[in-house]
Amino acid sequence: MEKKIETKKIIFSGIQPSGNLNIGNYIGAISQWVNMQEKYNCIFSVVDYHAITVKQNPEELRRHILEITKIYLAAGIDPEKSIIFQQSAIPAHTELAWVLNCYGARIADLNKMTQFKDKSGKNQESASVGLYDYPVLMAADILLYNTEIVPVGEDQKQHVELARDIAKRFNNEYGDIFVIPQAVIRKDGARIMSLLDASKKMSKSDSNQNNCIALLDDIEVARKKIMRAVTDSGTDIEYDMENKPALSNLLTIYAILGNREIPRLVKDYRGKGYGDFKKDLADVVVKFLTNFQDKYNKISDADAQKVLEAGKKRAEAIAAKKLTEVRQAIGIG
Ligand code: ATP
Ligand code: LTN
Repeated sequence: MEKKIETKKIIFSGIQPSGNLNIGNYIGAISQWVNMQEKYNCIFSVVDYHAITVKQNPEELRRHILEITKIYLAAGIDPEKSIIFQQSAIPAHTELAWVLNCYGARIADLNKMTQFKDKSGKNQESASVGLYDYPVLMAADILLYNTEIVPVGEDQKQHVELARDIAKRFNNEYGDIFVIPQAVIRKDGARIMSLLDASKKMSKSDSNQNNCIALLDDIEVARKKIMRAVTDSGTDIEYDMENKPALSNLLTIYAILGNREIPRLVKDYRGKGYGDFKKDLADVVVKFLTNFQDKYNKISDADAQKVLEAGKKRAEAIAAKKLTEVRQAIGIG
């Protein structure tokens, strides 16, 4: 009997070096990636061309690119198993984005993107074209690698759906060139909210850094941020997203970083107040950060550079093949 060769599915995801990574990025994205490495062929990028859709300071950008790479490694992404690379090191990403701008993406699609509306605010007319076109570059990232699964936080679901639409439209016209990708979003922790305003996503580029716990925050600063986090009115520790969104967010963080179940936590805190709860949560966060930072501090910038260089070589070979197919299909290759 003919033996069927099982090939592993391909995973692609990335994070922008646009600030200090926080526990929202860790919970929503990176923690999922670590668990996927055994089962899938994983590719993780530091998406620097996405970061420049908002103005970056050159020195800080350079530092954040290495910092994110080290964070990937400290979190448990294994460069022997997974490919880790810098997006801008592979020109195929921007080249494919251009082709998709012409053959796939439509103004009507981009006008629906909520991230663009949020980030451009009231000043849409003066927003950069790059910020508007951001989802097309993201589609190129995904489609270059025959990606089947894209593990992201909730806020990126719409962008992955657009990548699917673009791929289908292109395939209809030019044949089966792209694999149709799918977003995978974790059930709890898909959207960690700001510590200061539970109606807003915890975000690394928020102007008030007290909104989040950065993975590299000073331990005592992180403890203070938790103690100052807003809570809802009332006194009981309950999980109720509608009426107690701030507390529910803190419970989610506690459960994930402390490896506990939310219903169990609620039971344990019956009869206790917000003060006790926050003190224990601060201990959980501090323990998590201490452990994480111990690993991070053992990785040098030179280690990170080497990982990026090796990752570039491996990713480049896959990307070049797909770009050649695309160029041939459209009549320029
Ligand atoms: P920025 O504020 O610069 O736009 P960000 O903090 O939103 O950045 P991204 O680089 O856009 O971070 O996101 C990286 C990954 O982290 C994505 O998969 C995104 O969905 C996920 N993510 C970001 N913020 C959160 C959050 N608050 N909760 C869960 N996942 C998140
Ligand atoms: N837009 C994503 C980052 C990103 C990405 C990707 C995620 C760029 N390219 C490809 C998954 C797959 C964000 O998190 N802001």
